Parts: sequence; structure tokens; C-alpha cells
Amino acid sequence: LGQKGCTLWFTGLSGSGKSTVAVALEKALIKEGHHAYCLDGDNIRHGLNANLGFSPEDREENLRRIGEVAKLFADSGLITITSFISPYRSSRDQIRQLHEQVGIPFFEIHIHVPLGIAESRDPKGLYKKARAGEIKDFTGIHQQFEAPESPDLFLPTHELKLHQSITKLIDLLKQNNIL
Ligand code: GGZ
Repeated sequence: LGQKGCTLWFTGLSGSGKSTVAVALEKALIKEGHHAYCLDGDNIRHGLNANLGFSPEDREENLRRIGEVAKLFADSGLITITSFISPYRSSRDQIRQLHEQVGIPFFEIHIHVPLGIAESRDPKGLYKKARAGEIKDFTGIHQQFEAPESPDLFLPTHELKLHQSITKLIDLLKQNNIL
């Protein structure tokens, strides 16, 4: 490819804007002739990880497998963008290690909104269902989201326009000689 791959690991609450930013970034990179691919619930939780739910054990296994796949994609030269809540610091740290052991750049991107804003956006009505007890194990309601302590990039999506988030991500890739 003549392109150095990496993993951009997005982490944040349901409704924080992970998918919106991930899809827009993938599109912007491809438009500029770069090879990028987004891993998300649609292509992972419905396929490779279709046997996993939302218990802490299943989330850990979900993230472990995605980390392995992202590493392989990045190793092949792709700019790999992963879009999962990934609520556990230990999982994210293990995935960073997995990459760094073999010299593949890994960037943790915290897609942040306060819980109240995520809940008010509620694009799929999941928070409402969680509050009503129709969904259990919901992140932010019944389960913890462990916010990153020192992410490579912090994107408060309630305070940034989409194009500003994309610019910050592109700048991060340039600063690290990926682009
Ligand atoms: C959190 C849930 C749950 C529960 C279903 N908790 O906003 P969405 O809908 O489109 O994205 C959420 C997605 C979370 O899956 P992840 O693979 O990203 O989670 S993790 O990284 O923790 O493994 C949400 C939907 O699945 N969803 N039930 N109980 N989100």
C-alpha cells in the first residue's frame, strides 16, 4: 500500500457520537486516497462476535477479539478505526500493549459527552428502555464507563462541530507521520 497502518481506538458512551465521527473520518481519509476501514457493531457484533452480549465478561471478550482484528488490519497497512463503547480501562490498555509490542501505532480517542447529553440524544431509545428496566447491563445506567485518564485525543462532541473533530484526528495522524 505504501501506507503505514495504525489503529484509532474510539471509546465513549452510547450516543456520544463515535459512529458519526468514525464514518466521517473514514470517508474523509478515503477521499484523500488513503486506505481506511471502520470496525463497528454492524460489522462485528452481528458477525464475528454474534455470540456475545453485554455482561462484563462478554464485553471483555468482544473487545479482546476486536483488538486482535484491529491489530491485523493495521499491520496490513490500513488506518483502522474502531467504534465500540469499550468501557474498561484494562481492556483498552491490553489492546494498546498488543499493538505496541509489534510496533503498530495505537491511538486512544475519547469521544466524550456528559451522560445527560447522551441520554437526551438517545437516538435509538436505548436509554429510555434501560431506565424502564427493559434493557439490563446498560453502560452509564447499570454498568460503569471508565473514562480514559490520558487519551491521545479528547473530543467533546457536544462542544465541537463534526468537521472540527475530523480536523483534530487528521492533525493527530499527521503529527505521528501516519499521513
Ligand atoms: C450498552 C448496548 C447495550 C447495553 C445494546 N449497554 O448506541 P448503540 O447501541 O448503537 O451502541 C451500543 C452498542 C454497544 O456495543 P459495544 O460493542 O460498543 O459495547 S462494548 O464495547 O461495551 O462491548 C448500543 C447497543 O450496542 N447496546 N445493549 N446493555 N450498549
